Amino acid sequence: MRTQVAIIGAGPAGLALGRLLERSGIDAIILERRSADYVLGRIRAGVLEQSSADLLRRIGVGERLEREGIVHTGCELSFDGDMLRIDFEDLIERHVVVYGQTEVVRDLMDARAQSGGQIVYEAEDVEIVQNEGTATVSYTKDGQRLDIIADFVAGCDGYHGVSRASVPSSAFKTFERTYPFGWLGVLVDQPPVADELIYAHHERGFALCSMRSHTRSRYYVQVGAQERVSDWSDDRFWDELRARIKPDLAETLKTGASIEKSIAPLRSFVVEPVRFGNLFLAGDAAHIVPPTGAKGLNMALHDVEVLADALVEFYHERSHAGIDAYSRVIVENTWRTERFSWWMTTLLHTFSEEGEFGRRIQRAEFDYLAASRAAQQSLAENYTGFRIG
Ligand code: FAS
Ligand code: PHB
Repeated sequence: MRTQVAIIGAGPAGLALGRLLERSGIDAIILERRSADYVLGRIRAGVLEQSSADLLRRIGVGERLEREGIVHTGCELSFDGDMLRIDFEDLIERHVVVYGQTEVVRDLMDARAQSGGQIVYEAEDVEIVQNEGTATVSYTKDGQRLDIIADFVAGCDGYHGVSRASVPSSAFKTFERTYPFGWLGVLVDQPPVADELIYAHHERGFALCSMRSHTRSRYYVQVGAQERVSDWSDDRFWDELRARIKPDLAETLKTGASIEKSIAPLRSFVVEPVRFGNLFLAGDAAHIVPPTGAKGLNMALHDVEVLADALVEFYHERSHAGIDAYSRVIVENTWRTERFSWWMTTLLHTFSEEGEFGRRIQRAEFDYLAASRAAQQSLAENYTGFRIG
């Protein structure tokens, strides 16, 4: 088989790239290791930056987002029960949209099915071999070993994917920080405890009150890195969440049986560079952020928007400018977003090793935020994905 771009991975990055290229008449084949149902079964991100929502609308997969997405013009921070609303609209006239990653992936999959674009699900043992000017991507489907010859390969296969693993480690540097805790998340079919997201710092640990719709809520509590889901009954989860949010909110919290419960480790991870010949890494294959800044999904969409523009420029104008600048542009945006996600994580989680001095500093940071419009604007810019410079 011959194509222009072989895309590895049918997560938000791979599917959005497929859609962007298709709309510019560039041929691409997407290879996905899992089944479509498996990919759709993952519960991950839930907040879209304004720029991500605009992108999805622009590429013609915004209809359900428009109908079912919930526009939020602000979010709440809570420190030991003291509340602070960050008013994105008043501060910088921007917003975010609450719309689950699962729904974004479903919309992109449906659009590709409608347009007849190719996705090979359950493509096993993907291998990437770069030749002069092209790449050969081999995979096994229904027991048959098949090859794709492509001009370019987009590695959109996440942190554990084959794309980055196919590059000799001498060709890149990695930067990593792992946090001594994880997020225990619960999905429940109950109305959210508040109209907007609440990011809560408490001496017992961080908590987040989020949602997927007006009838489905998503909650997280910070747990030790060693903890297991089996250690946490639903009742223990609800008791812990109540203890970490403002008492009057805790009283109104509607609980119930969890329909999904999982623990996600927290880490910051960056690869430099993200281009290797005709292989381009995008999304979680190139970087991981702790979810405190709600950036993972949004970075993936940002990366492929930059990559698609570069590939369109290559095919339509035979210009290398975009593909040659890709790595620099992505790495710059990645560090800016890593900084913000690390800052939110450091402000809002408890770090037992930091002791009382550390907690006083966190409190002072929160009080400064509450007192400074400029500091709130900075948070709002980073959270809503305001493109700086
Ligand atoms: P993805 O991981 O989504 O997609 C990669 C795809 O490649 C997968 O479908 C995988 O099956 C496929 N693949 C892997 N190896 C392959 C191979 N060898 N061959 C073929 N296909 C292969 N972000 C938030 O903002 N909020 C959250 O609450 C949040 N929770 C998260 C929870 C978890 C457990 C994880 C892992 C991430 C979470 N994130 C969250 C971040 C998340 O949203 C990611 O940033 C986002 O999924 C990145 O999208 P992709 O880069 O497309 O990678
Ligand atoms: C979510 O709804 O899953 C969510 C929202 C905001 C975050 C992380 C996760 O920062």
